[in-house]
Amino acid sequence: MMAGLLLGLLTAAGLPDDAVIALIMVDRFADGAPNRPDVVAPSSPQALRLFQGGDLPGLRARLGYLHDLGVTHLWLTPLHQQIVGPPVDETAPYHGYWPQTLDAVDPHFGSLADLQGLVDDAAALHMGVILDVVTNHLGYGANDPLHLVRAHCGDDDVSSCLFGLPDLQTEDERVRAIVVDKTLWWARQAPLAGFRIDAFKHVDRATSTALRAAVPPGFFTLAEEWGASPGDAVVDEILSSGAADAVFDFGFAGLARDFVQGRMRSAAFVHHLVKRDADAAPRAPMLPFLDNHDLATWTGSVGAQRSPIGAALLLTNRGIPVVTWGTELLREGGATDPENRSFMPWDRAEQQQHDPSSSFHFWRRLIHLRTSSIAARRGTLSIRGHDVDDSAPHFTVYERRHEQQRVVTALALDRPLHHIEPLARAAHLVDVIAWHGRAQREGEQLVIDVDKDGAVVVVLQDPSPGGP
Ligand SMILES: [Ca+2]
Repeated sequence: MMAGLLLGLLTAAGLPDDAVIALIMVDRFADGAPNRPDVVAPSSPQALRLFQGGDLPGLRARLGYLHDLGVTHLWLTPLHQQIVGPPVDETAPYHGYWPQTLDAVDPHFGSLADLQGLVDDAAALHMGVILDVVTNHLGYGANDPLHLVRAHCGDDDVSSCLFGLPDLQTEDERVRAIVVDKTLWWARQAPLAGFRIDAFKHVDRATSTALRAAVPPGFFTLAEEWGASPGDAVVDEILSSGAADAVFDFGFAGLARDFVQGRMRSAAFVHHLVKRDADAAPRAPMLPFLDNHDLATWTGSVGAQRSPIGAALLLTNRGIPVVTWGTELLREGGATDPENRSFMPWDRAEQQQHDPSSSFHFWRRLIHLRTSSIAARRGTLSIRGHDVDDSAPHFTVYERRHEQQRVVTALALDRPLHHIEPLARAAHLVDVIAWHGRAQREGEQLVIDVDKDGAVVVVLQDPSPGGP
């Protein structure tokens, strides 16, 4: 009861424990209304920095794919009406982060009715829509009839002009009230699940707190506090002050990348994994991810063979996992934007959906495990094995246990792994989810074999105490 009350207080707005969020960059996901004049085909040489035609009708038509994948929430990049005119440095505001008007839908993405229809259709599939909102700045050269922008850029996080963008002077109470009201406009138009607050570090805290205090019941706000990790003082401060309901976990992204790229010894990895688990629980609602639209793509960084290892890590650790569009289809992207914002590779979707050994199916099965298993998402963590020498990382095996259920995750890099777990006589092997590997029962042992650059997740059910 105490734990429930505590969680209830800290996530008063109702961020669900079993959520799995998909980051969707609207312009780069699905084109449902082709032939707009300033849209270029994703295949054209100039396309990386221009609108490629993804929109709300396209996303709406692909909701079935996302529902089948198993995600529970969609985080959409901002839909604010963007600045118009010649692209800045030959870049158009396809990403949505250069607002002209805070409370209007940019026609590139569709209409307000399209957004309302999308939210309705998603709700019918039990999916929530989280909208990215810009409360820190306007786009380059934006008209500012209400004088919301500061006249002089400062030199601290809040008052500086991020990337030279006109900075909203939200520490001024008049400006704050207008920005909060225009942001809430989105929540008034459609029953959204929450907001993702862009550039959180650069917005004065009182504005984020005022926004969160004014959102509808059940609505949550997610803080993009760049670089934050569980255990950081700033995370505690954000959560305890009521400035947001959860914080993106940049530390997890770095940890996963260092291990899977082979740059961190297994012993160090295990140490950090255990520490993170303690720091993330039970107090700090964190949002772990492998990559996002501001970082190098996961698959581009670790390679297609190792990419699904990230799914095993992301979906069997604490926090609300966030998967970037197309990672499940091994979208390569690139090291920086705009290369990392490549279009969803739909040409691979059908083939992978029909191939039980595909990356798509590995992700899909793990996401469904995640949403159905308390053990997978927040069972007690114990390390079952890892390299002990100082050579390149080779393997890590860990288990999460909740009541009678055990979820064992075995990861192998560079060389194959042969791992044996003792099993109770009456234990039941519930499921084996494998990317290049296998597991089977042999008497009172569970034998896990992981191929080089593979991952195997095994679900076990121990007998009930006093049971047969
Ligand atoms: Ca600012």
